[in-house]
Formats: sequence, C-alpha cells, structure tokens
Amino acid sequence: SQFASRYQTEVLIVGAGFAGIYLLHKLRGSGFQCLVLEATDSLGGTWNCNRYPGSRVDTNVPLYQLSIPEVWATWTWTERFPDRDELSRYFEHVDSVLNVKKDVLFNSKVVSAQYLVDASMWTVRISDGTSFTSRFLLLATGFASKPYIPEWAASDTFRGTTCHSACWPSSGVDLVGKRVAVIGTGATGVQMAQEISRQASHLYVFQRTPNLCLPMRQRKLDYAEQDAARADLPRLFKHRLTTTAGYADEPAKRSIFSDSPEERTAFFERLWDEGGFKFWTANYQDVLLDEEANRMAYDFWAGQTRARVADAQKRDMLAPVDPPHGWGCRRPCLESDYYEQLSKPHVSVIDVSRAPIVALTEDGLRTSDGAVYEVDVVGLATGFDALTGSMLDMGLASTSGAPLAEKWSNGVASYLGAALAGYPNLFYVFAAHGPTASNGPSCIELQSDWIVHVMVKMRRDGIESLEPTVEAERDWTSLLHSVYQASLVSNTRSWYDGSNVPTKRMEPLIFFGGFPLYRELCYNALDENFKGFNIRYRHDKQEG
Ligand code: NA7
Repeated sequence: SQFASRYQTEVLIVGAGFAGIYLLHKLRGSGFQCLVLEATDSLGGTWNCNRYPGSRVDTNVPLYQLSIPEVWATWTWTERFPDRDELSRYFEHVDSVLNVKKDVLFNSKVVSAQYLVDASMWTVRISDGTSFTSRFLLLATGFASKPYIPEWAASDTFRGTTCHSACWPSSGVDLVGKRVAVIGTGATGVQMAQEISRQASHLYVFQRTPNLCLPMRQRKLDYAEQDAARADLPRLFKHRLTTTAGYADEPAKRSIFSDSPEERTAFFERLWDEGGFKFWTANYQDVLLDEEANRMAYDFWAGQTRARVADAQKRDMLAPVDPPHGWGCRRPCLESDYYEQLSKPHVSVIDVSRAPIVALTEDGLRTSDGAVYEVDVVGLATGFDALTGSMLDMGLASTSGAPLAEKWSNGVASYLGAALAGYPNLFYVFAAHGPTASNGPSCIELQSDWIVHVMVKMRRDGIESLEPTVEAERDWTSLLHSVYQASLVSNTRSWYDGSNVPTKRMEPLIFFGGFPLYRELCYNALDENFKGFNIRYRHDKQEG
C-alpha cells in the first residue's frame, strides 16, 4: 500500500536456512549491511518446514553442517544422522553464537522484486505490502521449498486429514490406530512410511517407482568421540569442497571391470557395511557412466534388499529383479528398517505405476482400475517443484518488467547456476543449474564463498552492477546440457530434470560436472575481470 514503510539496505537475502545464514555471516564479515527476509517464522529452511514423521537428514555429521568455527566448536551431535528436531536445535545454537535473528525479518514472503536500472536498486515487496530497496538481491530459497501436490489431492471432499510432507503441522497429526496412506516413495515417503508403520493400524504405501534405498547404519555419537575428532574438522570442511559432490568420498579410481568378481563383491560389501551414501559416492568410477557396470551395482543392491522381504509379491515390488532405472541415477535415500516395516501384515504396498490414483474421495483414495482405499489420513510425499519452483514463486521480474517465467519459457538459462541475464546484482545458490545434486552445506558454501568474493571485488573496483551476458548464459547452459548427457543420469526421469511435475518442461536442471570444474569456471570468471558479465562502473553511472 502507499502507506507501507520502506526499508533500505545494501544486501537483501531471501531465506534463512543454511544458505541465508551462511551468506549473512560471510557478508557481515566483509563489512556488508544485510537483511534477511524469511517466509516462515523460524530459522532452518527445509528443517523448519519438513516436520513429517521420520524427518531426518541422510548425509551424516560431521559432514552435514556449516564450517563456521564458532558454531562447530561449541556444538555436539547426538546421532550420526540427526533428526529434524535436532537440526532445529542446531539452528537455535547457530543463532545463539552468531546472533542471526537480529538481521532476519520473519513471516516475510517476497512477492515481487525488480531491479531499477536508473536508481541502481532492487525494489522488493513482501506479502504484507512492505517494500525494501537494496543494491544486491541474494536468493537462498532452497532447491525444494515449493511443494508439488497432484491435482486430485486438491479436492476438499475428503473427511479425513491430508497433509503434504513439507506442510505437516507442528502440533503433529494423530496417527495412532489410524488407517494411513503415504503417497510417494522418494526420500520423504520412505522416511514417512518407515515411521508411520509403527503407529498406524493399517498403512497403505502408494508406490509408483521403487526407491533404491541404502542402509543408514544409524548410531549414537558421544561427546568424547566428537571432541577428539574436532581438531580435524577444518581439514574435512576444506576437503569436502574438493570432491565431486561435497561428500567426504570420491568414486574409486578404477573400473569395475579391473576387479575380479570376488574382489568386486568384497568391495561392494565393504561399502554396504559402512552404510550411508558410501555405496553411491565411493563406488567404482564407471557405475554412473557404463550400463553394464551400473547393472552390477544394481544386482548387488537387489540381492541384499530382496533377502529382507519375505513376501514374494512385496519383494518384487520393492526390489524387482530388473532395475526400474539406472542404479544411483536418482538420488537414493537411507533407511534403517524400511523393508522390515513394509514386510509387516498391517502394511500394504500398492503399485500405482499402471493404475494411478485418480481421486481423493470422501473416504479415501481411488485408483484408475476402480480400487478404493478407505483411510483416515493421507500423507503426501509427492515431492517438490524443485530447483526452479521457489525462484519462480517470488514475483521476480527482469529490468524490463518481464516475469522470470517468460525468460525461461523456452528453457531454463543461467550463468554458472548463480546469476541471470536481465537481473543485475542478483545472485543465488543451491537451485537451478547449480551443482545442486550434492551435500547441501558444501554446495552452499562453495557457491556463497564465490559470491562474496565477487561482491568484495566489485566494491574494490568501483563496480555498480554486474549482469551476465546472454552469450555467457547460452554457453553455460549448453555446457550443462552436454555434461548431463554424458552421464547415465540423463536416461532417468526425476526432479533432476523437472519431469516429476507434469506441467514442467523436461530439461537438465543440475550441473553434473562436479565441484572442481564448477569452482574452476567460477573463479576463472572472477579472475578474468568478470568474464561473462556486463560491467557497469560507478563513474559510468555518474557520467550518465
Ligand atoms: P521426490 O524424490 O520427488 O519423490 C516424490 C515421490 O512421490 C516419488 O516417489 C514419486 O513417484 C511420487 N509421486 C509423485 N506424484 C505422485 C502421484 N500422483 N501418485 C503417486 N506417486 C507420486 O520428493 P521427496 O520429497 O521424497 O524428496 C525430495 C528431495 O528432498 C530428496 O531427494 C532429498 O534431497 C530431500 P515417481 O518416483 O516419480 O514415480
């Protein structure tokens, strides 16, 4: 409204999860004045929103956390794979150490943002009408913050409770003794089903594609163990940025075919026993490049998994003899006793690959073959409009006023998965076109450190604004596409390519060239006086 107050700051950061907090901390350290706008009422981003039963990170600590010394030196984890509540406490700890909240405006969802060239300012509005101006706009909105809800689920005739995983009420949903449906078996659906099976009188798991889950091997961590390892953390945090995807491991530097069958089995077993993502991140180098190598990894996975499901019908649904898609070409997830829980008689696994769910009725769900499932609660673990959804959902407009959706109508374009032609002084992390299929905190720090370097150099060189050229975007986008095509990942449909949302264009949305190449390209652009960017110097502006 015309009465709304206006605030001015040097940098506006959107989102107060790992990315927003890290950017705030680094920019404060470099003398920038920042304000963070956060749509919800708490810190933590994805860990604030994802309150569904069983919500837990599946990258282990100490790998999964911020590298900020004041924070890790004073924090102790209780489990190797912390749950959502522990991660929430971690964010409170981050705040107590860094005093984050004093620079965060909560309940402030951005609804419009445009760069005004004449004023060299971003003008940003939030849902209550308040306007802000800033020199820089940094998006730290996460890759999975806009839920995807199938059309049929929007019906309001259902008499029971229906919730998407990312909108689960903080007061919880009473599931004890209830008939519950979980829709989807991505990382979220697996965690939900594993947990809800312990409470529900009957659980129906609606599976379209089986998840090729890996054993988590959860364990408790104690203070003494972590304290002893603390001195090594700076090395670990540095190391994770040099690996392909920000984990501690790299694929083994040998071909699967150079080992004998016995050696291969021994190697697979070792990775399997270590648990977590090892079987994915530390496997033979050709598993994601060569179909035969990939099949060997799948066969080992299926052998281990099928042995855990006694019921023949469920066994073929959960871990089929033939792979539903390339092994590791979708992000696997971690489980503790998913297969044992789903084997129980009060759990039904419904294959909806051929007969999809078509309606949410008064009493439950109906599939296209006419079958009806009466339930009290429907948990939607149907995923997200990932990577692009949150960027498109905040009213971003180019300097000429065109919405971002227009720019991307023939395909997503970006420069380095961090900047956009038509959007001067805007940078973003951990979303479209970034090396986002990776350990979140690692990717966020890699990209944010570069952005901070860019902003410091701009200040030093008297640069008013930077905006990528259309040619630089074209080159980056075509490199991203060709790297993607070289991987077996390109043969598999998932949120990596937008195909999980029916209305979305199918195209590679992630840079699969690995952190080292990504870093090299980013720092080359920086070192070569902002190669790929149009530069507007402050004196240009003064001279008109
Ligand atoms: P995902 O990985 O996108 O999983 C969504 C799941 O929901 C997936 O199994 C889908 O089946 C399924 N789905 C989607 N729509 C339907 C309908 N209409 N009917 C039945 N099943 C459906 O999202 P998550 O939340 O699990 O995980 C997202 C990321 O967050 C994860 O990778 C981690 O990084 C954290 P499909 O497989 O497409 O056949």
